[in-house]
Amino acid sequence: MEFQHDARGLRFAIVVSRFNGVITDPMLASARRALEQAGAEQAQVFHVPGAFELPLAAKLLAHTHAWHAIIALGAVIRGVTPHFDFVAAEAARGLQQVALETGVPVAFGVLTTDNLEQAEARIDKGADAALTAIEMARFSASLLKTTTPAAQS
Ligand code: INI
Repeated sequence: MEFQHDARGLRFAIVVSRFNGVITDPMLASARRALEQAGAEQAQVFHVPGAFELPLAAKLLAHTHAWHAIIALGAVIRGVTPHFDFVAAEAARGLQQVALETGVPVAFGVLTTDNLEQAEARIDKGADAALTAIEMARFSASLLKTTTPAAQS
């Protein structure tokens, strides 16, 4: 069965990199539209310099416990940087680590492309990341509601 994206009552933090803003600005708009259409209670935006900074920002946000999920948006473009592989890999690794260590879902909305044209063709990954965040926030909330009868018996 397909998941119904109902974000009513859920709060989201969106952390977005300013680097390659020509890509990340429309990705942010795409993510915000998706959250709004799903009825999210709140979507607060936080900017960081580049994709490399996304994991720390996500970790600081996760530790506030103010958000049901975090959406990380960035664009790492090979043509622009000789250290593409480091920035892309550390963003991915760091964001996954934050999710696993804090238990707060973190959606990975970081494009890694060879050039600007490929990135422009993937702007809707912002909405995809938002929908992933909604689904994982619901998953997490449903588990918290039905916790551990085994532990109580
Ligand atoms: N940051 C990005 O988000 N995308 C890039 O393509 C990129 N390039 O090309 O270098 C990039 N670099 C900046 C990096 O994320 C950090 O902000 C910087 O290294 C300071 O820590």
